[in-house]
Amino acid sequence: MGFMDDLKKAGKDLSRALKDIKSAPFVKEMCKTTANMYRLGWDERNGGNISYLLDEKEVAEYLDLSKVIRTIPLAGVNEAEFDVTPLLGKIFIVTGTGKYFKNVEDDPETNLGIVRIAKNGVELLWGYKDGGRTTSELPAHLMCHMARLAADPENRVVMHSHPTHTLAMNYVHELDEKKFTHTLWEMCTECIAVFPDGVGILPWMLCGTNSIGVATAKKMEKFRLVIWAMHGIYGAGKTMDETFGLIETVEKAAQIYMLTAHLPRINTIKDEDMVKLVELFGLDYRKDFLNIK
Ligand code: 2HA
Ligand code: ZN
Repeated sequence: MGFMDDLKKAGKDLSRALKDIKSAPFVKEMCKTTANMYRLGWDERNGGNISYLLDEKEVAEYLDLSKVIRTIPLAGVNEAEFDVTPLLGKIFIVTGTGKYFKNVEDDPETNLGIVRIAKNGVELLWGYKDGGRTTSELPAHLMCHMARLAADPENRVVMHSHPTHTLAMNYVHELDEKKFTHTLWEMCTECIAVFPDGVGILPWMLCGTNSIGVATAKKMEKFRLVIWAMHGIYGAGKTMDETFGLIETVEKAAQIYMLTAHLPRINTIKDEDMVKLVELFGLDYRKDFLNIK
């Protein structure tokens, strides 16, 4: 190769210089969100997990996508039942198994991983520095991503958490989707506008398994929020803010319920009033979750 070729090659390499991954907006969002959730008391110890579908072009500004650190098998799934084909090649940033939300902000490279979905597991492109792996709930997350992407091609975030009042409400309120959603809608005026599609509910099931993933994804065909009875909640949305906001709004409503459930109810938001609100915003909502003929 001549001198000019060398120069051209050097220029090309230089133009491909990678940016610092810790400054990437998606890493910062994961740090901020996990820290928020921890401080709200929703994600004690290793509770909770987040997966966030990334734009390949954006990730390529920070990582060499041809460099795979190692391949991580998908734990707890029956491959015959779990077809990951629609997500092959997609890149996600995911919280690590056994990792604490409390610690993500101080050490994202140990507590988070960026992975690409492959046939035999996930390819680690960055993170899990201590040899760690993706959250044990990754199969449930991936199944939810597939279900939500089918409903809304712009869906990118799946979030699982153990919000305190939502959980408390599970013990004292009937776990019926219509009744539970209706009670939440009654607790703050804007609830019906934030989650007009309502809240899906699964009975207590063993977490980390294929079957809870399949059941959650099935609910996610219709709902962006799914309660795992006496465990926590799943939320899905286009952005981190939207998804966090959904869970935050349910949790606020559940808090008001828990503050008032043992007291005589004197006032309430009427179903007719809820209809006025959704009509004002022009929203589609679960009419069958209201008691209006
Ligand atoms: O990752 O919350 O459901 C810890 C959990 C499991
Ligand atoms: Zn959990």
